[in-house]
Order: sequence, then structure tokens, then C-alpha cells
Amino acid sequence: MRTLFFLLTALTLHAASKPNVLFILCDDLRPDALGCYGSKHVKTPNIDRLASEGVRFANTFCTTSLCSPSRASILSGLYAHTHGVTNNFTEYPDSMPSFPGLLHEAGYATAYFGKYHMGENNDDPRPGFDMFITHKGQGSYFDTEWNLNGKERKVIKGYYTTVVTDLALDWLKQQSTEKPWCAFIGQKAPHSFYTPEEKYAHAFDDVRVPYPATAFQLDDKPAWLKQRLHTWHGIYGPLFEWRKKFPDDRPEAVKDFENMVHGYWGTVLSVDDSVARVRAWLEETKQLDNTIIVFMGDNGLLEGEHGMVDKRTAHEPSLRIPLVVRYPALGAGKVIEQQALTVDMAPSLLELCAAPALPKSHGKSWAKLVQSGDPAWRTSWFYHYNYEKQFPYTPNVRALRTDRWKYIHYPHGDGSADKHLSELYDLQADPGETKNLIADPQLASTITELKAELAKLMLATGLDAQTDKMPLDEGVKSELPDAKIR
Ligand SMILES: [Ca+2]
Repeated sequence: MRTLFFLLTALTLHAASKPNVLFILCDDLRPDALGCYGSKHVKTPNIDRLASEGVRFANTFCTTSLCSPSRASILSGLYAHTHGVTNNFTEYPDSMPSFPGLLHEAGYATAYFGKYHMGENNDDPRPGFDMFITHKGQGSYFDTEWNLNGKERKVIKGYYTTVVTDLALDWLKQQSTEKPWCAFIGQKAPHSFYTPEEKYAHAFDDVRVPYPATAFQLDDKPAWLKQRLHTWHGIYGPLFEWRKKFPDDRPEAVKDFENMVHGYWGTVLSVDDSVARVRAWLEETKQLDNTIIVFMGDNGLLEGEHGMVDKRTAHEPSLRIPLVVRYPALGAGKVIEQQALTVDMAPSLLELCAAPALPKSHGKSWAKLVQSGDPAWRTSWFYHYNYEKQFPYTPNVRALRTDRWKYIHYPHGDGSADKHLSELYDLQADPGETKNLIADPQLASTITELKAELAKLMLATGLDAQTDKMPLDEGVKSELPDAKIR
């Protein structure tokens, strides 16, 4: 009898110990737009609290700095060339395993609310989710038209960040405490075009925002950076409509840039309010400590650095994403300095949920790294991005980032020699990437080693000179992208 009692208790504990997963995925969020990553101006006490009660990854990166490819890497644990979502117009393949799909098979209730953005014009429910509420394309900060799990399409009045939180809470409140759940809140914020809630529209009026110093230090950089200055992705361009007449390189036109950054920050304040609401609900329902709360961005964002806005390049602001995980089993108040990647998310969450692993993953679970340290953790990784005809402002990019060095080169796309200057930065001495060391003769052997490491890491994911396909680089162009896909 006593044995049976212990057995039943153990089984009950085991069932109860399956954690829930609340995955809050922001869009184009820079770490430094959060208090816990050092923002002087943007107050995010609720996100900061997740960090102080959990784990803050200080050095997390996307492997492709573009919405859809990066989102697919988060779900699949794979680089873009393997999951196949190499641009913003490709659907996540139905047959491709994903961590929410595997959690669903393992008995989780699964749901997605908000911006999904794989398959530009498809707002239908996707396989692997019991509930799926999204919209076409980017959605709108106000009055988005939602597809409610394939049953109904309707405009819900109000601010996106509030509405998506309402939708998620409605579903969460219907879930049984007997069955674990995995829910995504896909925030639109702070993606362009940055429109804060009215109450936050003037939150930063007193903060002056100059162009970063690096915008004026382009002489040792490849020439395409200067060519980009006046385009859609340069600081003298339209700035996501914050500048009405462009290009404008007059010093006083920095006011448009400042207004743009204020707008971006303003949208983040509403995300912090959303985090407060879901956290309060988890606390009320006594699920807070049995829920893995992930707060993450999908890709980085340039905000004037090197004269650029938006993303795609291999420079630090384009690569860096915030990652905060609150789950008591991982410990509290920890800061992880090692380099973590988007492709680590799926294997990590599957391990923490004791679910079957992905059949294939380019990432690695950081559970051990966080809990007890992992001497075998990576010290280098590679980044890649393919030139887009729709956004002709960034060349093909292949780059290596080690704990100390970053090497970037720009293949032409037809196997011929590179036509753009490469870049080399000593990130320890120069974290802002102000001095391109590629021509330093004393570093010739270092460059040789870095090239070899890049080739080795790429080969480990199946990429070599023959298999690494990419479009032909047609150069930086001045025309604006199609209005429908901006
Ligand atoms: Ca994005």
C-alpha cells in the first residue's frame, strides 16, 4: 500500500512538473531598448523583473538577421538554408519539425497569438497548434484584422500589443491545470513603422538622440555602406516615414532620426505592460513558477550605427537580440556571458520540458550551461544572409563571430572573387566595430585561421563552395521597396 502511495505521488509530481512555456517573441527588438540590458531611457520594470528572477543571456545572436528566417530558426533549431525559409515570403514547411509541434505531440496544449510572419499573405492556422490567431503580413499597430483560428476574420479595435495580450489571456484562462501548455505571444512591437500608444507618444520628448559616431567613420569600411546612406536602409533615407522629404543629409535633419527612435522606444513601453499582465495572471493562478517564460527578440536592429537603419548585416546591432528566461529550475539572477543563438532555443526548451529531441538541430541546449556551466560551449559560430532583390541595400553576407573576433565577407553570388572589401573587428578591444582591421598585415595569419574556422562551421551545416547557393549581388540601389512589403 505504502509502495503504491509513493508510486502515485511520484507520478503526480512528474505530471505536475511538466512546465508550461510562455514564449513572448518581440519583433526587431534591440537589447539596449530594455532596462535590464542597460537602457538609460526606456523603463521596462516588468521585463527587468523577469531577468532579475531568472536568467539574462548577455550575448545572444540571430543566425540570419531577418524576420522570417530567424523565426523559423527559433522554431526548428536549424539554419535558414536547412529549414528553407531564406526570405520573408516563404512558409515554414509543414513537414519541418518544430519545438511547439514536438511539445504538442508530447501532450501539450499549444497556441500562437500575434505576428507569425512566415508566409506573407497567409493568416490560416498552422499545423501543430490547437489555437492559432494571426493576421496577414505585418499587421497594424491599430485595428488589425485577425484570423481567429480559421473560424472568423475580423478587425479588433485597439492597440496591437493590448489586443494580442487579451487574445492570449482569453485562451490561457480556458486551459486545464492538468495539461501543460505552450503559448506564444508574437508581438508586432517594436517593428517599423513605429507607432506608440497615445499615452507613450511623448514619453521621450526630452531625450536628444544624435546619429551615432560610427555613422561618420566609414572610410575604412566597404564602399556599400556609404552607398546605403541615402537609401531605405540608411540614416539619410525615409526612416520608415519619420522623414517625409528624403534623402536629407543636413545636420538638422537628425530630428527625424530622433523622432524615429522615440517612436521605437515608445512601442516597447506597451510590451512591458503586456508582460506585467500575463505575469500577474500566472501569479494569480499559481502557475508562475511552473512556467518557463521566454522573452526574446527575433533579430537585431541597426539604429544609425555605421550609417544604417534596419537589419540584415553582420554588424553587432543587427545580430544582437535580447533573451531573458524565467524558470526557477534554472536559478535566479544569473547572467550568461557565453554566445547563445536563435538555433539553441528549440533544443533548450525541449530538454527543459523533457520532450523528445528534434531529429536534427544546428543549435545546442543551454540547460546545462545555465544550471552548472558547460566547458564545451561554443566559442565561435557563423552568420549568413542572402541578398534580396526586394531590398537591394545589403550584399550577400558570410561571417564568423568568435568570442574575440568578427570576420565578415561578401560573396558575389556566382563563385567569383568578392567585389566588396571584407571586414575584421577585434570585439574585445573595439566592441563598437569602429576600426576595420582587414588590411592589417600583422593579422594576416589570424585572418587565415578565421577563414578556416568559418569554412569548418559552414561545412558542419552542409555548406561548401558548391552547396552554398545565393543570389547574384546586383548592388545597392536607391529605389524604395514595394509599399506592400515595407
Ligand atoms: Ca523581425
